[in-house]
Amino acid sequence: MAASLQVLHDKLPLTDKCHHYDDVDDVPPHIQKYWHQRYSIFDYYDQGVQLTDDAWFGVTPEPVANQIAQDLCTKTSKTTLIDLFGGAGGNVIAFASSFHFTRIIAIEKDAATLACAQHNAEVYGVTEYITFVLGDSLHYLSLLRHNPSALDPAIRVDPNQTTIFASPPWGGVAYREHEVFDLSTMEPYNLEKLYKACFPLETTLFLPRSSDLNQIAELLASNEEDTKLDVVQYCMEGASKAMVVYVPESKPLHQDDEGWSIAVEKDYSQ
Ligand code: MGP
Repeated sequence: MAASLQVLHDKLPLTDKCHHYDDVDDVPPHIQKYWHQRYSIFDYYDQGVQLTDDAWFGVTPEPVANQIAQDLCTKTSKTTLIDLFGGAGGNVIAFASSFHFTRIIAIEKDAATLACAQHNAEVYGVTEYITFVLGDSLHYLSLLRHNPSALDPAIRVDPNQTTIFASPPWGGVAYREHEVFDLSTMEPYNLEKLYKACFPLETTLFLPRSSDLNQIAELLASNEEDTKLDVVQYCMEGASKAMVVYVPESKPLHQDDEGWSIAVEKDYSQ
């Protein structure tokens, strides 16, 4: 099982799925809109930033990624950050550039996308601060919870010192068609599944701008009635790009040979 989480000690090779487009005529039509915004997505685009065609849709624009990193650094006292859906590196580069965290782990299950992330981190000069992992982040969280000794020591972390950042796939761009986006329909991981996987760790969720706030509030309230959480719309040129939910840690964690758990009435640690 642990073999499916590969800690990278070297750069993965860029593949024919990784591109740096200089000319709009080379860009597939469905991503040309994003290519035109390339400098707001990556300020250093011309330094050779690489993306897979799928990554263009989900990458966080650099000013937004930097602002989120700044906001999280202000809020958290944790020293380890885990980016569950590293993608092409937009967020993790911003977290590394903040120099706030002593450990940063970026997990991504698509090798070509992860190769882009490593490459882009090199473009931004922050590779050495990030441990890149090829694999499934929910599998990682499950091992961290139930069998941490099965993890490569390079990615074994103290949950008490760890904050999670999750910018998951949203299941396409259908969210744009809904005034309020139903987070139970998010694919492949809906809000509840994600929340349960991360619980009780401090977690930052990067969600569609029109996400249903009631669903978020209900899920949180199902655990701790008095929990307050910050929800922020991150905008560029007056338009929101995403809604970010800062979920506080639930309770002090108890760690033993069996992994870690917390004492709450509703424990998601199955
Ligand atoms: P968008 O809605 O495609 O762009 O994505 P825009 O320009 O706001 O759309 P329009 O309505 O003006 O035409 C907005 C932002 O959402 C992107 O910059 C990404 O940061 C983020 N994003 C989009 N998708 C589809 C995903 C996704 O699947 N996952 C994550 N994590 N972020 C996404």
